[in-house]
Amino acid sequence: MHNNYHSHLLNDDQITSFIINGYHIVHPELQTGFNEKICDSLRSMPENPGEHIVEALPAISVVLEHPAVVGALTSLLGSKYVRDPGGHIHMNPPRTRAQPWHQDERFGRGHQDRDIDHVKQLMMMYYPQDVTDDMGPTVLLPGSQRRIAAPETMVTLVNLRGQVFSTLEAGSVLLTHYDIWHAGTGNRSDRVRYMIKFPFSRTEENVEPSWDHDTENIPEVRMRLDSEHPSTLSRNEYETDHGLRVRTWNNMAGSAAMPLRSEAHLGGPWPESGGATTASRRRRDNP
Ligand SMILES: O=C(O)CCC(=O)C(=O)O
Repeated sequence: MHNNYHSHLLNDDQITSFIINGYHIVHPELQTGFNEKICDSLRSMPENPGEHIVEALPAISVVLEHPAVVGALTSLLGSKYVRDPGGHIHMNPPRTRAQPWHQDERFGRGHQDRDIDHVKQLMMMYYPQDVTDDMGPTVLLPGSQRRIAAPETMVTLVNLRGQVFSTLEAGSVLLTHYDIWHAGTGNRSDRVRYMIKFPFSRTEENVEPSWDHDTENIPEVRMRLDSEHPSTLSRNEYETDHGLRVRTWNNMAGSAAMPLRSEAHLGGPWPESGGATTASRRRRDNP
């Protein structure tokens, strides 16, 4: 399966969206009945196998090795990416309460030690059944991966402007920047929601983009990195976020790096009334 992932590499626009938002969704084409079989296997497991998911559920390799998944992981983490030890089957049964917002801990690293200007580690979340909004989807805060937050502060937060929910169809694979703020939400339905999570890492720096890059797209990439704000959090300290986004691109893009400073967001016309820039207003008109 690995050999045809090239046609599934992400493009510049998708990489830019990942840098801005901190997540990307893959819809791998899986055989009819595949997701149902995974759900049946999960239901019949006597206990959670912990990190030994692949041994307990060998069919999951079809997802891990699917060209669309390999193409996205290669694009985001480079061609020598690895699956890390760990991973977990998350069973969210009916009538659970929401988790607090959090950033996941990392093997042997403190919560301060995060990749605010790079994509070095990802979390993959595969949902084997449709997830409706009452079934306890995962909630994410786009753009939050560049913000280090103290766990004791995050537990006091509830609804955040710009949050998005993983209400996805069966078989969807959500790839998140490892440091994105997220939480499992309460399951108000009478159905169990399963999600299988695997961590992945970059093992080497890119000399050139590991995705389907075209230099001609750089101005459009730059315009988006300079102007899009997926959540109030990413707008806060705008100049900092802007610099970190460009540094993230540069850290991923190797030879396709761009100058750190752009004159475009420093000068130009005064903002129009209402405070919206041309770019952000265009985004709202064309969601
Ligand atoms: O179950 C979910 O949707 C998210 C679980 C999670 O984020 C966690 O346990 O760290």
